[in-house]
This record gives sequence, structure tokens and C-alpha cells, in this order.
Amino acid sequence: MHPTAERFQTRLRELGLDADVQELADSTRTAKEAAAAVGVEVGQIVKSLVFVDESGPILCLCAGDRRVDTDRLGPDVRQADGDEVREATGYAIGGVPPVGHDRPIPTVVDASLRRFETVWCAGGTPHAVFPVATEALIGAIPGVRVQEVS
Ligand code: 5CA
Repeated sequence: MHPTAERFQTRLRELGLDADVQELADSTRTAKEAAAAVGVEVGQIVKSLVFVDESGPILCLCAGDRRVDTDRLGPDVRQADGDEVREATGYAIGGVPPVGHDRPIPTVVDASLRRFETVWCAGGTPHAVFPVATEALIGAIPGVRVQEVS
């Protein structure tokens, strides 16, 4: 396994999440590609999107078939650029996982993910994903806010 996916797998275990990272030959860089690669609907793919407001980065875990309305995240919110994403999470765009970042990051979860019992998330690289019970994922995020985001 790629060392970044390996390191992320260790972090999942440390968080007590029973989830196995899978490396795929096909790209899972985007929600659409990930959905095709694992054979689920695109809504079931979790996008881990970084935004920034005046107090710093915010992570939004959004269903693959939804688009975040930044106004719902707060005032003066904009999407982070690639450097900011790496700085905030320790991972590059296309592989950003929903948990297990280099440092804590305030996290908002799209309530529409609760449509699915299981969701699929990025596992650290653009070829790594993992399935996890939606409620277990939400339960592993300290101080999480679950709300409509689109
Ligand atoms: N591995 C997949 C499925 S889990 C994944 O990481 N999807 S994602 O949606 O979380 O990551 C891709 C997202 O990164 C895009 O939806 C887009 O919002 C963002 N993105 C892509 N390119 C850029 C860029 N140049 N600057 C800022 N954000 C970008």
C-alpha cells in the first residue's frame, strides 16, 4: 500500500474506527471516479472539502451528489486552495480523508449523508478509499456539526 494510505490506515485504527482502506488500480480522485471504481451511487461518496473563514480552516464532509452552499457554513467562507488543503489536513486534494488529519479541524457533516447506512471516503491518496458506517464516522469526529449544507 502507498505509505500515505498506510499511515492513514493506522490513524483509523487509533480512532477506533473499524474500516479497511482499499487501494484500487482505477482513480478515485473525484467522487464520480470513486463511485464508478467501487460500484456505488455518487451520493454515497464522501467529499472531504476544505473551506476557510476568518478563524481558519473548516472541513465539510459532503455527499458526492451535493454542492456546498458556502453561506450555510458561515459568513465570509471560501474554498481553500491546494496548498491550504495540504497545510490544514496533511493530505493532497483527491485523497483528503474525512478524519485522521495532521491536526484537529472543525468539521461539518452534510446531513444528507444519513440517507446511506454506509458511505465511502478517501483514504489518503487518489487511489485509496474505505467504506464506513455513516454513524460510526460521525461518532468519531469530536465536536462535529451535522447540518444541511446544500
Ligand atoms: N477521492 C475523492 C472521493 S472521496 C475525493 O477526494 N473527492 S473530493 O471531492 O473530496 O476532492 C476533490 C475536490 O477537491 C473537488 O470536488 C474540488 O472541490 C476540490 N478541488 C479540486 N481541485 C481544486 C483546486 N485546484 N483548488 C481547490 N479545490 C480543488
